[in-house]
Amino acid sequence: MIACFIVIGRVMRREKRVLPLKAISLVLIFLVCTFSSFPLWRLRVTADPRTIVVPDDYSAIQWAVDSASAGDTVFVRSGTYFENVVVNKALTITGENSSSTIVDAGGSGSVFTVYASNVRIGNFTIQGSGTGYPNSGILMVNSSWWCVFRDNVITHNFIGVLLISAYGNIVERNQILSAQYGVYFLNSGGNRVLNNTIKSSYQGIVMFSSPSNTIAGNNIRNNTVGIAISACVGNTFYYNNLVNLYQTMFYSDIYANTWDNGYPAGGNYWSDYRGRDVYKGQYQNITGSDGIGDVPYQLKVNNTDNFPYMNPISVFHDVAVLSVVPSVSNAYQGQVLTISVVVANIGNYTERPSVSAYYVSDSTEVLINTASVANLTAGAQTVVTFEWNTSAAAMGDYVLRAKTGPIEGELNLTNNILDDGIVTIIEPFHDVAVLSVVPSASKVYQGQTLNISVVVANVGSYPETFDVIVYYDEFVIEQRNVANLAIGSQLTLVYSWNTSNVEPGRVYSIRAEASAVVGEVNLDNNVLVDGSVKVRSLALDAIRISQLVPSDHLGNPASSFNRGTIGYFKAVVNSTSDESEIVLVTVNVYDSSSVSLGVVSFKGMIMPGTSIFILGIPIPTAAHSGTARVYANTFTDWPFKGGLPYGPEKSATFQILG
Ligand SMILES: [Ca+2]
Ligand SMILES: [Ca+2]
Ligand SMILES: [Ca+2]
Repeated sequence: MIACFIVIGRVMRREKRVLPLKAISLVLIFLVCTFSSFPLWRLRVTADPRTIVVPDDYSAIQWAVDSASAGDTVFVRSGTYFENVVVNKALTITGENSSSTIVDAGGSGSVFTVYASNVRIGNFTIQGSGTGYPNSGILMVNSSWWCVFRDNVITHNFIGVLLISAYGNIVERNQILSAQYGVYFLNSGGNRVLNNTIKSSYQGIVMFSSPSNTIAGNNIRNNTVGIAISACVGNTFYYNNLVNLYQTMFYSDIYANTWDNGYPAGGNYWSDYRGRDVYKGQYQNITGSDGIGDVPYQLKVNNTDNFPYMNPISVFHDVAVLSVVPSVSNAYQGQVLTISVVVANIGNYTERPSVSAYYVSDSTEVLINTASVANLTAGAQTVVTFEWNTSAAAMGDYVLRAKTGPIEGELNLTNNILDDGIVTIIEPFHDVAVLSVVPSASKVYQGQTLNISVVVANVGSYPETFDVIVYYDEFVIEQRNVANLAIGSQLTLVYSWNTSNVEPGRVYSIRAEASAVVGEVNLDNNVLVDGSVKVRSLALDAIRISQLVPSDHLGNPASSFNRGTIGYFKAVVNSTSDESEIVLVTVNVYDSSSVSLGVVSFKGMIMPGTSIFILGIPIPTAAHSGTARVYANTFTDWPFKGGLPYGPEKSATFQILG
């Protein structure tokens, strides 16, 4: 078989590699600039916040709002203010008392219209909007984000609170009364309506094209329609009490919303639910009542309260331990373990529960540590980690226990404690092991040197010093000492195997052995046979240069090259090996004064038979003219990497002209 390769010297290839690197650098620099400029932009907003008092500083709320800057507070004393207040910057607007600080739109327009993010309005009676859409107690428009409306009495408006394209806002602890529509969502997502009373309206909550809102802990009572929904998906409703003429109204029925918070947290109270409560559990199939109806409350296709409450819900504090997981299940006495406790807030208030971890044996509970969780929001969970130093624990099995709460007002305490995860404490012990033995090649010629990587580990509970011997069959390659290997750590040892004196024509298995340390019982893992190496005799002349001639780039013989051109050399390699071999072909060129003009090479797989290489080297303009010489040879690899020549060197002469 004849194969042909053309290789031009390295000089020609270098340019191409640089370009992709430059391109990558440019992209990185661009990204860094983009991110670093972001915080700078946000920092510019702040100024010293002020508090403006109405009517002391301004007699009208609107005038106070107009004179305020973002971040300021407007405090409004008790009184009745007939105004339509427009808020277009991030302000906190607070009434002195929600029943005596009254803002009245006088039957025209909206009471508060919010065009900005981070606005807070609280402690007001908000009343008297105009009739007809969109006149509201609080009207949010134009992508308002992160506003909070809390502790207001919002009454006698056409719409209580109207959210249009508003996101991430909170409507909490308000009395929303006597409206055509209590809380009205249009194209608004990710908002939370929590713990409000919404009653005596035509429709309590109305949602159009609004996804991912959370409606929890509200009393929705005495409305003609409790909740009306059209084309809304992914909203969550739980812990609401619904007592209405029509509980829900769906203008479309293909969209899925969630109507409970799982078990045992439960769903909502529906005054028209007619199920019984004689079973309990996730599947409501265990005898015993649990306050949750035994059959789901079906609202519509894709809309089911799986865990309806039997009685009105008034308390929504509930934290729970979900899991207790140790970092290891077998530990020696004195080992330090990490214990991960997952705590969840399945209530509807932000809580700050404490969490404690214990180990328990024979009903004796020993505290490991106590931690507290800051601001665990409704529906959130977090992982609390504890470190357990087992020095004081006797040998044996322990159950891990975690407790959280109880928090104020919490009724469901059964989920506040969880026994989960078992740890066995065992006596400290000695154990070293060989984890892997990897030779750098599976096939070498006699005389080649290869590396053998051995990974050893200390899997016991004391620091250890020991020897590691590597063998090929029954012969020792090398013995090395490992001193003070730390508990639980690994070490990679690299052995060098010179095969000059190894009998060729055989396959040797490679084995590593760690010497037993004092007191070690488990010796099975001290020995590892992993990998084999075939040592072959290097048949001289098996792969040799049979012909070397100066040529043109097509391989036609040439006797001379001009300075400043490329000289080509045709090397014919003949392989009589019976298999393909990795071969390095080198060509060195010297001018008439024995100055090196360079080396060009090819390294790759060569098939049995004849292969032709045409290798080019630039003839520098500074080369000496006259009779020059070229040398070529074949190697197993570069000599500096332990390579050996396959055959004798070949040479030829040519003329350098000019
Ligand atoms: Ca039940
Ligand atoms: Ca609980
Ligand atoms: Ca061992």
